[in-house]
Formats: sequence, structure tokens, C-alpha cells
Amino acid sequence: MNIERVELKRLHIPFKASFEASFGRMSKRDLVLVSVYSSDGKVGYGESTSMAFPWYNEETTDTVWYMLEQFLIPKLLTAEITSPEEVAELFAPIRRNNMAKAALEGAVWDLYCKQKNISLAKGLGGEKEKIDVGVSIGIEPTVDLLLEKVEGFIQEGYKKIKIKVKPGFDVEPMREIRKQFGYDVPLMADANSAYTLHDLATLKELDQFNLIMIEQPLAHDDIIDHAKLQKELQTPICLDESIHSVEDARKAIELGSCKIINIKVGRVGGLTESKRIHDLCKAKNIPVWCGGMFETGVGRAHNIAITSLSNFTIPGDTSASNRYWIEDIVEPEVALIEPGMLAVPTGAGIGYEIKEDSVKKFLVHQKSYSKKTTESVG
Ligand code: OSB
Ligand code: MG
Repeated sequence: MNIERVELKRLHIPFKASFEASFGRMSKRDLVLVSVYSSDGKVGYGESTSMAFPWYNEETTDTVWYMLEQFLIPKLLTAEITSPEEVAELFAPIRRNNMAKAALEGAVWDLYCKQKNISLAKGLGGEKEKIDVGVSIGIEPTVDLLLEKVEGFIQEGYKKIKIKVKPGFDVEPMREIRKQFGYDVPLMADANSAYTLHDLATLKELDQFNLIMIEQPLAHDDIIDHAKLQKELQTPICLDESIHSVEDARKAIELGSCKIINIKVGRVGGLTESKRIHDLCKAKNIPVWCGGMFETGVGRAHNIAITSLSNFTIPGDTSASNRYWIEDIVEPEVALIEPGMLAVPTGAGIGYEIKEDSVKKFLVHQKSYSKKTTESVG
């Protein structure tokens, strides 16, 4: 692929409004934008889905930068790869740090598809021309404020409404949403590991609201208790935090820990592993959907491309750019083409251009790494 240079840019981008989940509240994105340059003058882009704090997984944006600089970029620049699938193998000796790996691997996928002049969706084996999308709503200060938000997103036609829950903000908000908007609204809850089996009574109460699923109710590193819980619930359990690889997915499915899997490209270490999980789930009749991590247009484009694969049958978290951003870093803006739907771009690679002036506005720090000055590691 003739990769010559990698550039890292640390960006801070404010949200339109702060977002609360059971793990904490956030008011801006802190990310690494990765650009991979080849000798034929092409550039591929990827983004880290890490947060500033290790609340969702063990990574932070600082650890992502460190892993990229110390290990992953030197490995990439001293190898001669011919396809992005080789990147996963190249990075395999390094344990975890999946978001760091995915940021660089995603940029290589974009570059590869640009070199082949095909869309990223096509490169991944995607089939859809447009995708159904949903929206994730944080924990609101009051149920009334939550209802207002739900109403707005229903009006935009979003095909899945995901509500963040935690002990004390769970049964009542769900009851009120059902009361006000009825049972036709495709509704789900995401607990981000806020419960244990001691909360079985509450979790069973959630069962009465005909939710599409309850996402990651129990510990981030558990698949045993989730299997016990699934036996007690009608509502399908979906795993998010517990799945880091196709092997994790296989074990969770075998144990009956979930009936649905949320695939986040960052959490599982990249697009190649995402595709493997997709393929396994398809063979096992487990529907999947693409989870979000407040991505900019770059990460959103990667999410749209992977969602074009056939077993992404449940609408994901990839809402339009204006859900979180006053100003995004790509053009055209990621916007709904019809209620609750995004188009899968047909242009080469991710199919969006980077707005360099916007990137400059949010830039905190940048560094470039070139092949000539890099020595191999590990
Ligand atoms: O659990 O799905 C989650 C955001 C950050 C960390 C974890 C999660 C989320 C979201 C936001 O739910 C989804 C989005 O990008 O809209
Ligand atoms: Mg989740």
C-alpha cells in the first residue's frame, strides 16, 4: 500500500449539550484524528472513539495517543502491507488497546479503498444503499425533559430510541414514555453496567415495557451473570462492553448471555474484527447493530460503512451529525436523507471530505511520523 507517513491530531470538540450516562457526564469530545498518507498522494482517515476518562473501557485519549506513537505506528511504518486485513495480524501481539488499534486500522481501510477507487462499504462487503438509524438519549435531569427529547427524535423519524438508565432512573421514565408515545415506538434501554443480579426485581419490571432490548445491564467484564439474567427476562439482552472480539462473541452466544450484539468498531479493535463478529452472528442468527461513541463525521462514516453489511438488521446509534455537533469536521454533513435514514456514500473510501478549517479550529496538538525516521519495535 506504500504507506509513508502517519499524522495524529488531538481535537477537542464541544457538544451542543452535555450527555449523561450511568458512568458520568460529558460536555465535549476529546479524540485523536489519524491520517495515513501513501506515496501515491492519497490520505486515509480514522478516529479514536476513546474518551478523556476510562469510564466506558480502560482506554483514554492519552493512552490511545501513547499506544499509537510507541507501538502501533512504528509497527505499521516498518511493515509492507498489501491490504487492511493484515493490520489486525500486525497488531495482534499487542494486547487490548482496541480503540488505539481501530483508529489506525480504520485509516488504513479508508486509504486502501481510495487506492482501489471503491467505497469503504463496498470494500467491507456491504450491500445496503441506505441504513435505518436510531438515536441514544442520555439521562436527563427530569422525566419531563426526557419526554421532550424523545418527542423531537420521534419527529425526526429515528427508528430506534435508546434511553440511558441507571438505578433510580429506569422504570419510571420507561413507563412515562410508553404512556405518552405508545407501544409502537421502537424503544430500548442502555444501563452501561449499572446493575447486578441483586437488582433482578427492577430489571424484571423493565420487562413489561416491550423493549427491543436491554443493553449491558450487568458488569462490563461479565458474561456469566448475563446468562443467568437472560433466563429470567423476556426482553433480549444485548451486550456492548463485554464483547471485545469475535471470540468473546462466540463464548457469549454459546453461554446464552445475550440475544443481540452491539458492534462498536473501536471497542473490538477495528473494521476487520467487526466484520468477523458480524459474520459469526449472522451464522448463529444473532442480529447485530452498530453502537456509537459520539463520533465526528469521520467515525460516523466508518459506522455507516460497516452498517451496510446484511446482518446489521437493527437500527444503530449512528444519528446525523447535528445530533451532537454545531460544526462537524466533514462535508457534506452526515444528514438524514429521509426520516430515520442515512445514505451509504458511494464515493471512494469513507465518501466524505475533511474540512481542514474546522479541524484547525478544534486542534490542540499534532504530530507527524514518517517511514524514514521510524525504527521497528517489538
Ligand atoms: O454505551 O452505547 C454506549 C457513548 C459513549 C460511551 C458508551 C455509549 C455511548 C452512547 C452514545 O450511547 C451513542 C452515540 O454515539 O450516539
Ligand atoms: Mg452501550
